[in-house]
Amino acid sequence: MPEQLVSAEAHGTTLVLTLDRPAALNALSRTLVDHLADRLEEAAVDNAVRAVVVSGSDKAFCAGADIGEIPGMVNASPLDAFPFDRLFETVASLPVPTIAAVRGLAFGGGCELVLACDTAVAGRSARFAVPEVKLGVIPGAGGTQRLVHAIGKAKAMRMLLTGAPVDAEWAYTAGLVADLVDDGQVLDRALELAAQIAANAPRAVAYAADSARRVHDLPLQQGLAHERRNFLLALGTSDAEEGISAFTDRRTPAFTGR
Ligand code: CO8
Repeated sequence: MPEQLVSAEAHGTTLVLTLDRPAALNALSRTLVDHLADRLEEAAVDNAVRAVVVSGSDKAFCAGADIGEIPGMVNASPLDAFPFDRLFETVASLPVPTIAAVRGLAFGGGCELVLACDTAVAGRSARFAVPEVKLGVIPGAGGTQRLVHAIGKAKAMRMLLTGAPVDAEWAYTAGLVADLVDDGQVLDRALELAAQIAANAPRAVAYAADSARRVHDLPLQQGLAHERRNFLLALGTSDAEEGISAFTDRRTPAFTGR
């Protein structure tokens, strides 16, 4: 059995995927990328999973692409599928919400992985960087696009063009992460958010995430039309009937996912 570089642990309805390549600060080797994509694809078809938390070690969430493997990408044409594509497309389109739980460094592809998740919790030790220009390359897993979307052009350009790391406080203030807590509370906070999500109607959560994820793909009018479509689909579910009845009856709703 080959060594697994990603461990998977269920916490109730939340699946915690932990990058486990400590000797290289969880750098994204081809093997680690495949393992993480495999675990995410399994989660995507597992009805018991209502949210996924992606985590690393206390020293490193992820140090980015495995630098030793980057030169091997040189012969690929711009249209070739990079090994990273399956991972990042799977994260960004997972049917359930994804939460990055970041302690230590999240550099390069590690920062891009945070950006591909739906939301993120950072510990006070977290540091974020897109240092690719220091290596003579640029982010290639969505970093230039998602970073601008996440924190705005001026702050994104500061990170992208200097390659300099930012600390957790800066990242929180900029909006790169949603929560900032002590390192020892990062996983608990991520699990708490996941539990809050899991208490809601599953299909409504999926429709809300799908609508919000489209914000940068679609012009406003099309985005609003997509939201309206998803609103009507959510309204047609048994869970919408249950949620509205439960509110009227002043009781906790019993959602079934239908
Ligand atoms: N790749 C491979 N190995 C790494 C990486 C990495 N990204 N980062 C760290 N390591 C290894 C080190 O080589 C070292 O190994 P060893 O002990 O065998 O020498 C071990 O991890 C520990 O690292 P350090 O001793 O350097 O630890 P420090 O705490 O002193 O420094 C740093 C930590 C500052 C993070 C430093 O390791 C560093 O600068 N690492 C590189 C970070 C970086 O540049 N990341 C961006 C990579 S490029 C990228 O992610 C592009 C993604 C887009 C791909 C798109 C494809 C389509």
